[in-house]
Amino acid sequence: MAVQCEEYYPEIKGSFSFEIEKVLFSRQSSYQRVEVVQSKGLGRVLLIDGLVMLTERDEFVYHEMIAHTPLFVHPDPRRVLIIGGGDGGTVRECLKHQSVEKVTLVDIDELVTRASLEYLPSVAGAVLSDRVECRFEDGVKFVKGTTERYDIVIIDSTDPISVGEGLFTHAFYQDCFKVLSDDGILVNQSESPAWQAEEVAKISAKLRRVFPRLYFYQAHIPTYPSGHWLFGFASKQYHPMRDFREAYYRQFAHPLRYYNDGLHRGAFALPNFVKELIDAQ
Ligand code: AG3
Repeated sequence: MAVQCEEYYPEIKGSFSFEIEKVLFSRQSSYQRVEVVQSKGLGRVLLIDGLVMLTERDEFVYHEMIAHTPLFVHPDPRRVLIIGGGDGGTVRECLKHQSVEKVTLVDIDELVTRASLEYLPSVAGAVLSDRVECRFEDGVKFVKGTTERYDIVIIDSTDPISVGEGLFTHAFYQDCFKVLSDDGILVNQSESPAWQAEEVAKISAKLRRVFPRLYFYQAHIPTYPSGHWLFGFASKQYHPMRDFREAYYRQFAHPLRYYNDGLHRGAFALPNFVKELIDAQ
């Protein structure tokens, strides 16, 4: 029988599995187990503690949506802070915007970036750009201590367990608010409304206590639990649809595979059960 890789979803007491050809990299860091496998149908897959972080087949959906949605709203994003995201996929998308002078990537685990550079260069290669500063330290401590200010903060975390947990707290969101400029935008990966409803409700309630404007938008990511994924868009000033930069979008030179202008607007239209989750206090 073919060798299978399996992610168990406790929420539904079931799992997602796929056939693999071989394990390319597998090491335990001080924080977590980092693995890259060659799958038969999804390209290479990055796993952390057995959870699918990205697959070559559909990583473009997540990375385009988490990066371009705020970057096409803020009128002049120059400084971007990414917390987590050591695989570099979010960095790659941010660098497609010429206004972005500097991306600061803060991931607690250097092993994620090393493994990605070696085995997922089309995802991670962008971290080598001279517009990128990589810092391998705790994002929670970084936002607490820094005096730098950012136009965009992107929280590209794992699930709210293990090292990811601190990136889902009220105190962390308060520090993120502090490091944002007066018209800054925070975007975070907000789990699956279908299968992690409680987490979604908690994220929303915590962000709402900190940010004057809070919206959520969704995307279809086939290899994440349920495939129905949510992102938070927490803003000091800008509205995700009213302030969408249509003219800039029309002259944007990079081809994108998921994100487009119609989808930007459509992604903020949410099913009723999701509205209920994010509005519940
Ligand atoms: N961030 C991971 C999203 C959570 C996936 N959860 C899961 N498979 N249970 C992805 C990092 C990509 N830059």
